[in-house]
Amino acid sequence: MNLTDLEGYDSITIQCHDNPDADAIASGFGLLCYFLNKGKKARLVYSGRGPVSKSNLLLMIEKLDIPITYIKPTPNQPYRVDGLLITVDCQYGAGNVTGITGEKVAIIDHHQVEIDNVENSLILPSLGSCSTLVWKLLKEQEFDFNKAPGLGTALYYGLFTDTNQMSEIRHPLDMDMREDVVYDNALILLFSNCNLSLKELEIAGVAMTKYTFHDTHKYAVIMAQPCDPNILGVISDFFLQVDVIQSCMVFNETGDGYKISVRSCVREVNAGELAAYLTKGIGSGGGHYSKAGGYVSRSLYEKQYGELPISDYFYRRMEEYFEFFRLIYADSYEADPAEMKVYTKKNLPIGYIKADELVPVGTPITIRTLEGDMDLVVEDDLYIIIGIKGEVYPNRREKFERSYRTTGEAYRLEDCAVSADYIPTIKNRENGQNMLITAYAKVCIPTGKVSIYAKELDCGVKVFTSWDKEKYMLGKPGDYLAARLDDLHDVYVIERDIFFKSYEEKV
Ligand SMILES: [Mn+2]
Repeated sequence: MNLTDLEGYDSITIQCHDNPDADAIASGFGLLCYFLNKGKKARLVYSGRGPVSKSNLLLMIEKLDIPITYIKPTPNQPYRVDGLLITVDCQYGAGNVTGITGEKVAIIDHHQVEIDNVENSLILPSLGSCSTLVWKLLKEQEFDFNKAPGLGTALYYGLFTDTNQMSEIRHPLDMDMREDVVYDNALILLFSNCNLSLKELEIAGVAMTKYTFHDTHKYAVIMAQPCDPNILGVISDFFLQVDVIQSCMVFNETGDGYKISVRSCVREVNAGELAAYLTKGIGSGGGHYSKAGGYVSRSLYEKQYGELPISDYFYRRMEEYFEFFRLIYADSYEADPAEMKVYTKKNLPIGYIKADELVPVGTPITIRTLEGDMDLVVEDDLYIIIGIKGEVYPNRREKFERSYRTTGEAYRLEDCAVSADYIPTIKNRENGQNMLITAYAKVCIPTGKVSIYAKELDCGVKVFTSWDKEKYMLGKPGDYLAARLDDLHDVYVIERDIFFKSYEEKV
């Protein structure tokens, strides 16, 4: 779905979730600007306990001139709108948005999918904010942000507050927006400095005295009373400074679910992955190795866990996480060929770019992928390879020519990679120009025959490979543990679907 699909109506109502936060207001504002610019009769509304009262949101609405209206439908006085109703940062029919009736409904959201019977839906749970999604939709339509003063600042602030001041950012698209959007930093500072009330300060203080600490695995779990989600980040950052605490998670209740914040300072725990683990199937979570956050939907939680108190769920799930994974350190581990089979890698087409055909030698570039950013300086023998997972890595000409033959065909991510969630981009750091890798890459095919030992995993593992001792590779049951034929210490994980796509048993 894109925004042109929604232009068939003259009257458009955009509705934030009840008791909206900055992200809901900003993303609603983005859609409002777009449709007003198209000459539509558009308005932005929200419902809930009462009109917005938080200082930072009042300032945001005032300083950025956001025309947003509070409505209070009741059973006796239901609310009907003409034309199209779009729920933003929430899903029409879900518990956190008051029901109003429109001729046609659309959903634009970044939470876990709860409502799947609305045809015009665009829900991308991997994004850190709904503002990012709206920004992407506006960019696709080449919307002129100069026509909407204040919008850039609103969207930036939406992402800022939904990712704990950008520290829990998880998706490359979030980073793209953060870098692209023009915003007023003085206003962001002003809003941020009016974020907490004295009551919330007290909540943070109380939460810090009520924690559980797990002695064996050195983690803490903290439950806070309902408060601004950014408090959770303050609390988790604070806890991590305690000498015996290596990782921690803080959670609290919000209107329609639970917010979590996760921190880690040891290589054995990737906070982003732990956040995803804690919210799996009932919400969404992610972030970086040391800082992450997430959200659990109350209705999805209750469907799965019924009456179980959320604190019990989190305590149990944390224990599971620490018990579940076996740690493998490549240096001290030796694979046992007796329990493995030999597999040969299929020669599947992948992508490549000769870097100096894109930008001149000496240009600093950043390659952005789902896995993260990589900074390089272009040299005349630099090749950039796009692997079967859509992952990107550098190669030297000598090695490239030895290992691949080129076909001359243009590269298509859909044909050559299993994941197309985010098309990797190359940014020229000298002039800021962004290029989609798919627009320039060509196809190459590996020439050699590579064989490995591999076995299916029957338990979860975290493997510290011999080439990266800082971060682990995660393996789940069903994935494969692989080892080089000539070096049984060189072990690593291959995801199940990739394994079956790219290897065959040697006969
Ligand atoms: Mn949001």
